[in-house]
Amino acid sequence: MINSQKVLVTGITGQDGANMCEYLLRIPGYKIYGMVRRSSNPNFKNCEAFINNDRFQLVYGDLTDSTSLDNLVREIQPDYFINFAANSFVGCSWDMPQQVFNTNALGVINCLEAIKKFQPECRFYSAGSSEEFGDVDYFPQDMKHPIKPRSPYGAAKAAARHIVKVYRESYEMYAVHGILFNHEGTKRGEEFVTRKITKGVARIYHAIKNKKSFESIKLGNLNAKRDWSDSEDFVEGVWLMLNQDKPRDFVLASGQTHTIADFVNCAFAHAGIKGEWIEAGEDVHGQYVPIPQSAKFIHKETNKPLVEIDPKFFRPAEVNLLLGDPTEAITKLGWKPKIPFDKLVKKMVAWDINEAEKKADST
Ligand code: F7E
Repeated sequence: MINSQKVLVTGITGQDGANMCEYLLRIPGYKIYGMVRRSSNPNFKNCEAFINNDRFQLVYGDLTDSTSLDNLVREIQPDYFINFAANSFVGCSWDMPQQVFNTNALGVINCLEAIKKFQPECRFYSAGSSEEFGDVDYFPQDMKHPIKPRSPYGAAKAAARHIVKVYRESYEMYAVHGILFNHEGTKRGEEFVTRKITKGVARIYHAIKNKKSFESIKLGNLNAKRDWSDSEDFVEGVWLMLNQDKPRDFVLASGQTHTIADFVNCAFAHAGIKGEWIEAGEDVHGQYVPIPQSAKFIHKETNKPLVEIDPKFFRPAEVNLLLGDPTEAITKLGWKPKIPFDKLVKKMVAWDINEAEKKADST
């Protein structure tokens, strides 16, 4: 093997950890150690493409168990430690704020301590989030934007960002905290709004095709705006961040923003299902009129609701507008996102329609 560097990746059963492993295994030479938390009912669906690869090894550990991280770093002696393990669902962070803080903030200290003690040359990536910007002051948001989180999740990620900086400056560690705006794909968890929509569209597509009745998709705030990209583009940006002369934090984003309602429109259009908003305001002279709670997205042919609002999906506090500025990542890292919004939605819808078809065939 010409290059036998070792990379420890956490969170490999999730979207980003799995995409990171796939990306790294396409580069010759690296040995990947993928960390998972032991569970009595493990789900390795996102790992199918690499779990049996000779250059991949599954290891057990937990961000909240510093002994497990110490042992892994001491034994593996990784050259890179990429931390994608987290409780990543903002919506549930109000229900379990301590667990979110323990994992997403204190867990990062455990990683940094393990590196400091047992392999200080190891380069560390901490998965930061646009949720740290929260109640935004301006757009597009860049690294200079103040930290103003609106959720326990955002507050925990902000704490992680500060501690990464502290370790970097105190111990001269190569430790970076990427500010990643929303990123999606076919490995996305079903509780996140994009996947919830594309899975719902696929379910409705098959119901219409088979002339069966269907339930509408129930969503919360349709007016929130998000800057969505493809997770597969982002893992490349993460790897570039880890391979600079000097450690530095960067924003990864598409530089475009869309409402949740836009995502709904785009997803149904890609499935060939014609829908329209009723009881929603008109977009007059380019002014966005927020969609009221009474609005419905109905099927034009049958007038049946495709999407309805259920207040149980509203959050105690919302981040209304996220729009990132990826200029520095593009100019300084040479990073280039390949998959724009429309292509991303199309890919997710096509995937979920196909998955639903396979499921129907097997029953
Ligand atoms: O919500 C609204 C919801 O849960 C997006 C994570 O990867 O990105 C993600 O966090 C928006 C919010 O993602 C539903 O209120 C409406 O405004 O898909 P989401 P998120 O909270 O933006 C950041 C960058 C991360 O770091 C996170 O780890 O959609 N929304 N209706 C809904 N959201 C959900 N989940 N479900 C709904 O029914």
